[in-house]
Amino acid sequence: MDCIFCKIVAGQIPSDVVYTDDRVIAFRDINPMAPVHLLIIPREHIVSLNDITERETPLLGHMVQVSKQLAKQQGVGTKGYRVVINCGSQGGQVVQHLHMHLLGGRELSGGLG
Ligand code: DGP
Repeated sequence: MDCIFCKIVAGQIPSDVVYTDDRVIAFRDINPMAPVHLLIIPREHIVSLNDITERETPLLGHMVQVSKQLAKQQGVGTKGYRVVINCGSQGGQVVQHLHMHLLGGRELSGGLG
């Protein structure tokens, strides 16, 4: 499969991995928008939020739990952080493998773009 994030999951493309378990991995974004900018992704290839059904809802919940845990581990849990999922072209999704951005470590604007 020609998916860059699947290749990261498979270890075929190097990345700065900060967390792994049997369902998800998390690594540093190649183009960080904040001092802490992680991507939390499912190991399974799911294109976008539009592909989340009841079956995948527990996985999404797990991604939220991992983001919270990583925010704490990265030292931004108390000061605050932002979790974002871009979906589709107008939603700003570039990589067609579901991912959650975790941003923190600076004052993030109140605007949502
Ligand atoms: P989005 O616009 O939501 O699809 O964000 C995709 C993010 O993925 C973007 O912030 C840059 C990041 N990214 C793209 N390719 C790579 C890569 O090969 N390695 C890493 N670490 N991040 C990548």
